Amino acid sequence: MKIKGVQCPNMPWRPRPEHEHRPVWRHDANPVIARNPAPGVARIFNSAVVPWKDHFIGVFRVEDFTGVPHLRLGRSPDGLEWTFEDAPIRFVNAEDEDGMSRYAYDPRLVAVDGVHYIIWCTDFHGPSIGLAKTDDFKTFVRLENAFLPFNRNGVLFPERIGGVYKMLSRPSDNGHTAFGDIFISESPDLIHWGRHRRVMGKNDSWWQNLKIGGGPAPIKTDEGWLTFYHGVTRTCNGYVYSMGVALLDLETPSRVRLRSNRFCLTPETAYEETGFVPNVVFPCAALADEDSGRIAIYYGAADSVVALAYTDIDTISAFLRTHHEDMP
Ligand code: BMA
Repeated sequence: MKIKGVQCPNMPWRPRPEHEHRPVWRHDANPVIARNPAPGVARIFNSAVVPWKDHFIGVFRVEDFTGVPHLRLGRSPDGLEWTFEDAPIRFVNAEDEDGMSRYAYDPRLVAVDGVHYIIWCTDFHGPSIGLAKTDDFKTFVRLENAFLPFNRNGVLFPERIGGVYKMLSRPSDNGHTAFGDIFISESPDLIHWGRHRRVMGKNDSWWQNLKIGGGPAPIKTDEGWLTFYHGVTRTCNGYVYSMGVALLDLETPSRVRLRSNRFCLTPETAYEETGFVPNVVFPCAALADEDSGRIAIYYGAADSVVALAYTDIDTISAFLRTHHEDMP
């Protein structure tokens, strides 16, 4: 399997440690964004990063001392050391009127045809999928909300497929949703969404037997869209969020070509097992590089910090080919 069409030679990277038997390995100085990372900020987690010019830019889920999440911009020379703007991203609508929502969380940040889109969980009489675009990371113009409430985990594909935009999402409820499958929708204009299809659901694997949801924007390969996602199980002490991986068909991404039958990352370290919400790894962004085959995954840990993990295309494709569900 080969990564297609994305270059990121300056991405953060650590080689696979000797004797590492797991398909995804953690950055050696995690978390990359610790608690209280800026004045007045309690937590940053579940956030999205892209390469931008000669550095990296990100849209971050920030919780201040009110506990209400908002989105904020951050910049980094190397993807590891981050500085954050002092104020929330100011969204406007097409008429330059206020486009802020009461809360905003779990952003994804995806470039399609040279325009950057932020997709996040917005307040639309309950959680649903907000969408905004920017050309310069200075002006952020809101588009129509993509879906009716309730919905979370909107993940736009990084290119149009068959001429149309495609977005994964996870219909939900207004609370700590105890169910959920990944669906895909398409749009000719990022306004009208339809032709909804179910991609995949929770299943009998115990780590993903409660609900699943999209993660980073899918990575294009010559064999399909490599898609990291989160899978959730319920224990006597609450939910546990792990990361799985699937390969979606290139032309028809509602078709699952391969899906791992085991997690490739699960809460194991102190910063994943302990925090505001214990036992959560929640991937929201991945950097990938065609030439080297490297992949860096940004994930929120325990709803408290941002951490990084790595894999490469040979390792993750071998894992997927060896440990997948029986595909129909
Ligand atoms: C989900 C979302 C995520 C969060 C997770 C675990 O429903 O709210 O932002 O990381 O729960 O608390």
